[in-house]
Amino acid sequence: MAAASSSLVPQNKCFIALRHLQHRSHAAPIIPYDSSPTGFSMKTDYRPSPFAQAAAVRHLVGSVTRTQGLRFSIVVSRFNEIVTKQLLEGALTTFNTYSVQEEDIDVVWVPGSFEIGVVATRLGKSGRYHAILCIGAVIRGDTTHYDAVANSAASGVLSAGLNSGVPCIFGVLTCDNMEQALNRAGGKSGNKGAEAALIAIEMASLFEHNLK
Ligand code: INI
Repeated sequence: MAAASSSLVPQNKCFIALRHLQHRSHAAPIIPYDSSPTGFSMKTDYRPSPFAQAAAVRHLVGSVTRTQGLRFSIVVSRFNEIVTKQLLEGALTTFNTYSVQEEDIDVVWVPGSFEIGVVATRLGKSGRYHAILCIGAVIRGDTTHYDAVANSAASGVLSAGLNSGVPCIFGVLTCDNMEQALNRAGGKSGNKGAEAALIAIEMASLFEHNLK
């Protein structure tokens, strides 16, 4: 069985590369899809190479359309609430667009991004959710507090996923200033909360439908 990997690249394009082919002389086949909240479209012109078609391997990828019964919690920080409320709104819109039921979503508020990790760990270990979406906004100030909070938030969310075994998605903005943050929270750079929600759906589906 080959592992599939995904990475976020500019212009909201995600690519799922078939890692087992990457060592070969020709380029690994890449499945592009649009991770923007407005649409998820597998490119219709994608054709696996003859090798990939013939190989007796299974490719396991989460589906964003099989959302029935999937349960999510969203941990959201009140710090920089003007930003995090927008990220939350984007996330809820994505869940709605992909037919996640409102009663399958719990929103848990915490004081700041520093507190997200411990709460995500508790929620993950509760066994009630298929994925936890973590939302916050850390904005650089004059002190080194920014680095401490930003790094703690990232490692807290990572640890929560690893320790609970439930996908914990990092939807915490780390920005130089408020303008940059607002641009990424529904402004001209899109809504990172909406994008993170789509990743939460894909990961929840991957675990529930492919990795049990
Ligand atoms: N929390 C944030 O979510 N964003 C920030 O920008 C921020 N800054 O800059 O201080 C912040 N601080 C609070 C922190 O998350 C904790 O709530 C606090 O340190 C208590 O543990």
